[in-house]
Amino acid sequence: GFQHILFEARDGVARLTLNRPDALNSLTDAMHIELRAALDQVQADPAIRVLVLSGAGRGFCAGQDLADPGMQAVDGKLPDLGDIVERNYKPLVLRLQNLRVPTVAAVNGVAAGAGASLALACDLVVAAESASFLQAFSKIGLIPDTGATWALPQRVGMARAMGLALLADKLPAARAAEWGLIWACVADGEFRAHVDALAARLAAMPTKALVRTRLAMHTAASHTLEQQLTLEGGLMRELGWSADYAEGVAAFVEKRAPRFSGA
Ligand code: T3D
Repeated sequence: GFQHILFEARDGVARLTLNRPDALNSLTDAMHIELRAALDQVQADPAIRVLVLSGAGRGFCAGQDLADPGMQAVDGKLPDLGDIVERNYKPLVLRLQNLRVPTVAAVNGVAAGAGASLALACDLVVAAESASFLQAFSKIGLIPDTGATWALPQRVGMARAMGLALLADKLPAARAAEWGLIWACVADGEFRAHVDALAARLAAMPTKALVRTRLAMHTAASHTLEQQLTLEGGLMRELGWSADYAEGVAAFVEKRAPRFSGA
């Protein structure tokens, strides 16, 4: 079992909940170790078809635990934040980006610093109306990390990305959705049911196609059109041989609902 996160998998849906609510689920070394282990479990279990990432209590995640001794100079020895990125944040983002199932960030409350980046590393971000996104980094003399400098300009354009990152003002969920930073903002009272329905819907979809869609979307940023067309061809070839494609086409022709297996 885990101590700093909650993890359960049922009906094809894996739910991973950051569970240090008194510190707004800010991320410690111990949490990172558990996160990696939980994501490895998702990767290894073919029954899991979607991952929902969320936070316990009133926050989603307040980023790096700033109280961690490794974050400050100790006896004149300066901290190596690059080390923390390499050890914890880079592997976390890469695991999420390479996960064999689609990922949903269910942002129940404030997402600050690497907590905001973590949400943006998921395929779909759905936030409760009372939630907010905060690029807190400049307030303490850092840059947006955990992929935020990559994700922000892609999602909201350079002008808004710069404003958010330099000024570190809280962006309410509704405006985040308006700006295209996230997929949807949902009324607090409907949030839980909305996330459950979304997760169930994704869990019944052709998993491999969803994940290759993510891959192609992300690869596009560094590809020419021709490279991208070639990549699409390769992915289409691979999916054309998948069980879910056969089922999808058969169901269409037979005018019935498809039953996708994720294979
Ligand atoms: O080293 C590396 O390379 C690592 C990479 C770092 C990437 C980062 O994530 S850097 C950015 C780190 N995060 C922040 O700077 C955000 C810090 N938190 C805040 O600014 C505020 O807490 C929020 C705006 C997120 C929420 O404000 P509010 O007023 O709703 O709550 P609060 O009272 O500030 O926080 C509640 C408790 O959580 C409080 O503890 P207390 O006083 O009740 O005992 C607070 O200290 C604690 N907390 C919040 N964020 C963190 C935290 N404790 C440790 N680390 C935190 N990041």
